[in-house]
Amino acid sequence: MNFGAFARKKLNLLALMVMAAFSLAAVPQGAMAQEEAVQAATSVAEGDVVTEPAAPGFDYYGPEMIKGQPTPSDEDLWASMNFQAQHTETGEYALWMHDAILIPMVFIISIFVLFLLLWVMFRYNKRANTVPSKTSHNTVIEVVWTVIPVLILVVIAVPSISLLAEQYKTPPEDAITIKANGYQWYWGYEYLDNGGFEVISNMMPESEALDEGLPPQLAVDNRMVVPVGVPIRLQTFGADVIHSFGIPSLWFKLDAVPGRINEKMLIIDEPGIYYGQCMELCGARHGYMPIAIEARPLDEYNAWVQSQPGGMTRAQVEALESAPAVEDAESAEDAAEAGDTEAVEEAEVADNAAEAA
Ligand SMILES: [Cu+2]
Repeated sequence: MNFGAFARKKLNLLALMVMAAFSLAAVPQGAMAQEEAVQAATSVAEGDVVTEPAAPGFDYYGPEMIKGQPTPSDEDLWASMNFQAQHTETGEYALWMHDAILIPMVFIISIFVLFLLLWVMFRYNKRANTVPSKTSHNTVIEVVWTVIPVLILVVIAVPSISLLAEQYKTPPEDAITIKANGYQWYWGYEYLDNGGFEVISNMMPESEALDEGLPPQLAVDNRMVVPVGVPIRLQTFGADVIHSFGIPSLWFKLDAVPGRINEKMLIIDEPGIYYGQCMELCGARHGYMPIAIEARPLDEYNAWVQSQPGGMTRAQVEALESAPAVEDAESAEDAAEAGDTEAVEEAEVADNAAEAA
């Protein structure tokens, strides 16, 4: 060990000792500060004038408002095998395409192929057809079995491509931005346009959910409250691994990937509770990070936002943003003025020098 390294080691030790001494001295002060804070809090609570309630009550929806959840098979077998009822325009359109175009086509084609198979098996077997035909090709049939499938694909492509475009529509500039962060293993909802607060959402214990009449393993302690009927810029982000944010009754599933933001426009038709789950295998408790969206009319959404710590309505955020902007403009003017006088002075100095020369 050379002398430099030895000296550094000594210095590090000294620094550690000094830090330890400071932290020891700081402990009683910290305790005192906490005591003062508690005293201040109680004195405010005891006072007559309370500007803001500590925890303003917000009336969350009860189980009667559940609009999107899976149906148990013993309750309704058909519904349990089918898509959930849709509550967005895109979802309704997609479900119509599935029910009115895809399923009838699949059904008709399957029946037709089954009929052809049975016909060949019974009409042209060895016993019924002792002398087989030696036809090797038939131009008319070949054209027909090429053109008809092409036409079928074209018929499907029209609604399919417009649905794709609908699902990728970008939100308008004034859409309300809400970001869903996937964590191992819960969700956090960030309200970026309403003051930037984050709501942490965990699965509700089964007994608690049953007591409240909510579906166990889907019910959560804090729902993602969103406005109804207005465009939402829904963003997803993975804080640790890849999760996926999906709500079947709102017809979307959006991956939450670390290091990138995924985004989609969401417009919910009517107020209600919509359940979903993490839809990407993300680790041990992947099956226990449900999603619950509570869609409320815009005024109720704004009231909820204000009940959150640091929560502000759009109007309040805009008012706050425009206030310091005026101050900035004034200081900029001042700076410009200061700059001008300096320039004038410099010009005078230069003039004087020229005269002297
Ligand atoms: Cu997950």
